[in-house]
Amino acid sequence: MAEEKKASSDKIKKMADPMACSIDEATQEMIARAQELGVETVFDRAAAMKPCNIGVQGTCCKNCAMGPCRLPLPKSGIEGEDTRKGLCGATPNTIAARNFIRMIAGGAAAHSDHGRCVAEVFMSAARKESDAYKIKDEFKLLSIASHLGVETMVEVDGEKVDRDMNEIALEVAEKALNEWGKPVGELLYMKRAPQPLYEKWKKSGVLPRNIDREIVEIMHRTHIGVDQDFKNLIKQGTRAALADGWGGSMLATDLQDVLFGTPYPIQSEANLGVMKEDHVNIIVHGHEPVLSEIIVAVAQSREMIDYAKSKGAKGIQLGGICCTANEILQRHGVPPVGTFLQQELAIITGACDAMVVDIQCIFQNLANVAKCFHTKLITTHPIARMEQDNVIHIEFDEHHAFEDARRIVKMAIDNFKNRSAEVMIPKHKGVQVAGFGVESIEYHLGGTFRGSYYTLNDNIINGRIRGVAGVVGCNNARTKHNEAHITVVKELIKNDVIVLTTGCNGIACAMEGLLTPETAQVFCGPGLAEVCETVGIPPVLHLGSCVDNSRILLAATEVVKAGGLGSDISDLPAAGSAPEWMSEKAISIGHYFVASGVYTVFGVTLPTSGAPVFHDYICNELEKIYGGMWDIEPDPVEHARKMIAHIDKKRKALGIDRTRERVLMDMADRRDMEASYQKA
Ligand code: XCC
Ligand code: SF4
Repeated sequence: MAEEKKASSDKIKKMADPMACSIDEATQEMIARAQELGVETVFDRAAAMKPCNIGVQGTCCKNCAMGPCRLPLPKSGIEGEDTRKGLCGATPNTIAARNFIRMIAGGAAAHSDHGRCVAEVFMSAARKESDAYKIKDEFKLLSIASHLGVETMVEVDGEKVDRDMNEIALEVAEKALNEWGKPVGELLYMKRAPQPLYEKWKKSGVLPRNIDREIVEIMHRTHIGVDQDFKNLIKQGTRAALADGWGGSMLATDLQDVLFGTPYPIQSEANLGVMKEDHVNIIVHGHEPVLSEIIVAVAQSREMIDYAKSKGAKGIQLGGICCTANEILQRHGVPPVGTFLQQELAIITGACDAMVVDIQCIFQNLANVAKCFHTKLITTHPIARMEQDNVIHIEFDEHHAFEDARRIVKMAIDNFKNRSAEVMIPKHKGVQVAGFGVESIEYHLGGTFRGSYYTLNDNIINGRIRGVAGVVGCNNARTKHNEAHITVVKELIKNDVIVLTTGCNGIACAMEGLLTPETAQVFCGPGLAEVCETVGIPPVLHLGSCVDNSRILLAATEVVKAGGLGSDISDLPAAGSAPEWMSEKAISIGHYFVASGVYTVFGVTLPTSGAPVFHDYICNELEKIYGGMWDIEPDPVEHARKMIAHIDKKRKALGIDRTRERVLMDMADRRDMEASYQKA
């Protein structure tokens, strides 16, 4: 008996194999380092604990206390009628659909509540209540004003003149905030979509009314005994997901651009190797750029740099993790130190003097790891605190933003001297160009027709670019860190598919050096390589954080508008992917892509496998309604091939499959010519 107990506790201590956990050397080295120091990480926990086999299938219901009712697929499969039921009679399809749309509610709430915070800060800026935030990008303000029904011109003495910028900002702030809870109407941004798509949504009755309402309604409908039709449930999921993509997320992106500047291409680096042993290292982690923007400003001030020097450091090195990283990367070139799965490792370097977190994707275990080192772990958001007693909470408020940021940066500097001798920073880092967006794609790919998407479309039509893929999303400790991200992206660009990336996929690509123009010659097919070389862009364009997936929606809309590739997003030779997803936000993003007409493939697993009818509905039937549909493919090469097959299907439907064949023949011809030339 005692022996048995010992055996099982040994089993709990099962440790990860660093080489099997990640394709990234810095990550492998740091996992090994953690084990050497006896510090447990997510990789060890993933080795020790298996995921629940029923939850994974999406068929565990705990929506009332008669359950949890667990309805796994029988091992032998289902023959004849599926008689599985919960106590209330809920079928596996109902349960999986309810769980699925609750994930959408979680994801849409996260993105949109982030957006709301930004809108509130924007309101204080418009009211001039804060010295820290000002309207930085007036051009962007004017461009979004029209979509929110805000006049940018006024009549004075019978003449149209420019309206006062402050007045415009105030009304934009009011109209934007209204989108979360207005009592009547529909979300104003929905009309930014191509007209046929808007009509599809209208016809199917999925136009969101306001952002909060769609999320609340999911919670209502999934309560015991309400909506018991998986088709009707997913319809509400669609409405909430659209309220995220074309609402909360898009507003977050737009208002952040107005406040902090629209990103333009900027050079930087990525991976743990950007940390510097002789500098004060401050890492910001989470999603909202509202605080981190000010931390960047303060950390770069003469006052703070001098203060750091007075404490024996050579300077201050800022770094980011997750999407806060992407936000300050795209606007200031601050390098990400890693993706979601590297957050504990950044502290384990022993050189992280402060880790400042805001909201989303933050491991609670950071506090346990920080305990083993000198790192100050600082929470800053009233809705995101930690229970461990070594965590410092400095609640951030836009009305005294500089004060808060100064306190945080000073605390990090003062902590520099407390490092123990055990600093180990891996050397590896990648160089990158990030900061692309709807505006800069237009500029770079505008060619001779600068200021339009015409040249991009032309290159798609003539087949140099086979298609466009959005590859986004998280890491997941159930798969090898970054392996699927990088394999999928490489397979796509090898086949002349240009990739738009956001989130942790963007950071992964940066770490692997895929975000430089030079990579085009190494990894791309001949057509895409030629385009990248001509215009000097990387084959993988980093568009920012996860709320910036809205930039992908708008870029796709611009492509439709430029003409020649059909009349709707669903006509485009395009596909979406999240190879290593894990968050509820990813499900919301995936679903708004699907509902916007995009074929979207997820890696790892989908929580629908235990409900085959529902699974089939979202993977096949939805295409008939929106033109887009879900798919699941854990094998990364097959994953990319499915996307390419869809792209080719769309090219064929557009009648542009032949032009592509000609382009390939041209390249083959050229090679033949070269070969015969060399022989001669
Ligand atoms: Fe989080 Fe946005 Fe996912 Fe990365 S990609 S793990 S959600 S940080 Ni958004
Ligand atoms: Fe079970 Fe129905 Fe309650 Fe869910 S709602 S736990 S299926 S009884």
